[in-house]
Amino acid sequence: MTTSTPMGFGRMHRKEDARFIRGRGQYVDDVQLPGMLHGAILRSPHAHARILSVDTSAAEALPGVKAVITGETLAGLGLAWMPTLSKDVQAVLATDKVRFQGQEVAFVVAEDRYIARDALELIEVDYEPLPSVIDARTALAEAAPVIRDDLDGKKDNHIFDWEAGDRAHTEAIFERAEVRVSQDMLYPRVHPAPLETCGALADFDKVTGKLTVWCPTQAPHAHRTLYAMVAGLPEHKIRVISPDIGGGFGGKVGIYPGYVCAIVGSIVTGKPVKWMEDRSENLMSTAFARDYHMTGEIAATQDGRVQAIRVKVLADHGAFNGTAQPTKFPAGFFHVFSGSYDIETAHCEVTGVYSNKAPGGVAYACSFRITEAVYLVERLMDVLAYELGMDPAELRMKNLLRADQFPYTSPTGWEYDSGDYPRTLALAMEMAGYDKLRAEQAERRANGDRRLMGIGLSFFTEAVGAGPRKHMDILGLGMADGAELRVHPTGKAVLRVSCQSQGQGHETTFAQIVAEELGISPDDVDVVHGDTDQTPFGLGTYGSRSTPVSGAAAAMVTRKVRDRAKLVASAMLEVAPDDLEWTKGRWSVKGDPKHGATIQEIALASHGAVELPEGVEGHLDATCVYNPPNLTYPFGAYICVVDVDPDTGQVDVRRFIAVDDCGVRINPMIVEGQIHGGLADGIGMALMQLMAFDEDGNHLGASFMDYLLPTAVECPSWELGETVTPSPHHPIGAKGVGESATVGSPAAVVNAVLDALKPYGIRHADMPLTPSNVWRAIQGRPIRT
Ligand code: PCD
Repeated sequence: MTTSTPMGFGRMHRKEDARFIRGRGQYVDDVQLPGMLHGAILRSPHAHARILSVDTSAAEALPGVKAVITGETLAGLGLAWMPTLSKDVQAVLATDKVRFQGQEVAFVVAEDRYIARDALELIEVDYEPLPSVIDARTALAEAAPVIRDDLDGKKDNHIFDWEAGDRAHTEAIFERAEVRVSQDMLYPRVHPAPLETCGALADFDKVTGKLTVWCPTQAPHAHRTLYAMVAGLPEHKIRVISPDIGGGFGGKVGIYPGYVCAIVGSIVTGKPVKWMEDRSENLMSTAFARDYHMTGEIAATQDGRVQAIRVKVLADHGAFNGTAQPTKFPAGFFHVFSGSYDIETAHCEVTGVYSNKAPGGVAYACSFRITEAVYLVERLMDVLAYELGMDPAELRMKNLLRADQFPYTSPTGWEYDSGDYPRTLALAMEMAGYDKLRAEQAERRANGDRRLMGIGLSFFTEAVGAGPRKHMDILGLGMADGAELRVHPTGKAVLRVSCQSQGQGHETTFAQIVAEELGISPDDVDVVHGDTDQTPFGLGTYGSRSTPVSGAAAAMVTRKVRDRAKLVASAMLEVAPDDLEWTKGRWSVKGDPKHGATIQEIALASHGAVELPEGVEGHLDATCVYNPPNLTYPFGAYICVVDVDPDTGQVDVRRFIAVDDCGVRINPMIVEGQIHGGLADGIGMALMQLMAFDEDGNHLGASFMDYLLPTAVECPSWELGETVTPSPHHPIGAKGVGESATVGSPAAVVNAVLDALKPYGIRHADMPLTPSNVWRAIQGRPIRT
């Protein structure tokens, strides 16, 4: 492995690791300001209850307490409710009712964290408990309690109905199909669970009127604009700083009540106020993901040609509809559920409902509900293979889109930019030694081996890089990203971007993009991000959009600088610009390569060493705004091999082969790291993760003792492969990759476990496939031979 610094794309150690491995990163909780106070939140013990009274007097009397803020206080400021990213409203601090366990009720500001927490215990809230809705399938029942009676005239828990595809055509195909298979499945409620929890440090300067907020947000510019719109603060007087972030995974896109409370706390006390949530608060109250009850159906011919897919989804959105996705897409990009296959028609219906659970519905490591879509179609393909008695790899091969079908328009209207799917699946099968694995499995079954071997496949297509401005916005903010590049007189450069790394290594890969386009070393490029006062506007990092959108902006702005450099070089070399040609790092005279100037020489000249022609601005800098023409569509083929112990239900992931195609790879080492992380995520969701509640709405997974994260012990040594199909519309041919593995891997693991259980006649079981769930599925079922 080469780790020396390349001149552009290639393996290179992450620049940011120099500070991370020395413990010199700066996270929100590391920021200390003089006179800083500390906040803590009182949370609801009930899933649903009316608030009869809140008495804060004892808390206020505790020495060291500076302020106690309640829903009433906020109501007085018009801030008790805030808009969500899905055009609903969410309580900042509850006034009328609490609607999920862990909901924010009051905020204490005190001299230190301990006093703030102690004061919470002195606040007396009188609650009248109400019946709650915990299972989404009961949310629309006549007798269900109405959760959102704060909304004018609201008499039920219905949020939206949404559909996509061609219903009539799909019905017609289903009616005459030779084979129809239907399967209910749940994509359970899970949580992004980043290592760093959420928090904010707010500092309102009464003299200048400037508000500075340090907060681990994935979208600093969008937060600034929303604070301006909601609180009426002038936007140029707000600075959002997103310092180092310990993982985001979609959970740090939205604005949480604690952020608003920290801001109000600082305005009220005139001091900086820091609020950091603990692990339980993070798991109980910040955005969850998935929670989709799906009934999928697939229509095919007897010989395994898939003709149509349809699905009905009941989406549990929790107490407030705070799901984060582009405005026109209430179910995110779920309608890519026809997946990677050449299917004539498809139709889906999604109904969103309220429940007494935390709000959110974030795209946890997936571009807006694509994980649910991929899981659905990949599970359905296996269910179909099971019914037809066909090999799941053969069934997939038979139906995958062919290279000559790209650009391909899906039955629900998405234009996949590029792909060569059969090649990618063939490579994964070759790496896995697929035929040998099947032979081993057959032999072990024939020998009555106690340990059950399973082989699972999945093939995914993602749609990342939101998004073309004509189709996508969040609360009216279009999804184009700005970039600024400045080359200093000595040829060193500073790139400013709007996206914000949470661990993905942008300081390295974005420097590599500039380096590739300008022919200088990535070490000579600094990347500035995560500070709204220092960077151009853009919508942030999620949905694997940084490389597709901000990365494209970085390439385009560098090309602008290169064009300026050409004009300067033409003045230096006294030749017409058209007579110059570019080789990495240098403009030289066509046919006379020795006669030229390096980018460093040009940089110095552009700052004064040469007389520039009329109309040529000096200095080497440029800005640009990139509005992507389309999303990018990364894809991949995954194969998972498991052994299941039928006596304990324990699943051992023996091998995992992942072939990813994300177009051109900027830094293959970072890409592999991204894939490793996503695969581990997938094992977590498939085998161990569930946000569980009891029937009263008590949260049963509010610590890492109950909500399990996969560790090296559960993960095999990943076997990675790649194919490269560049994106035709992206300036450097790159597609996003950050979420690919999380999207593609759960289905491969689940398919592998169910393949192992096939001798018992088990066709489907819901995630998480914990030992007890697997064991239970087997009970009472004799092995069929
Ligand atoms: N790359 C390269 N090449 C290619 C692609 C890519 O190199 N072709 C690289 C880049 O540059 C970066 C990375 O890789 O660095 C990634 O990328 P992308 O795909 O573009 O993505 P972004 O945007 O940057 O990011 C985002 C993602 C997401 S979305 C998520 S979830 C996750 C991932 O990312 N998160 C995280 N990963 C990660 N990692 C870490 N470490 N941490 C974190 O937190 Mo969402 O929507 O939010 O749910």
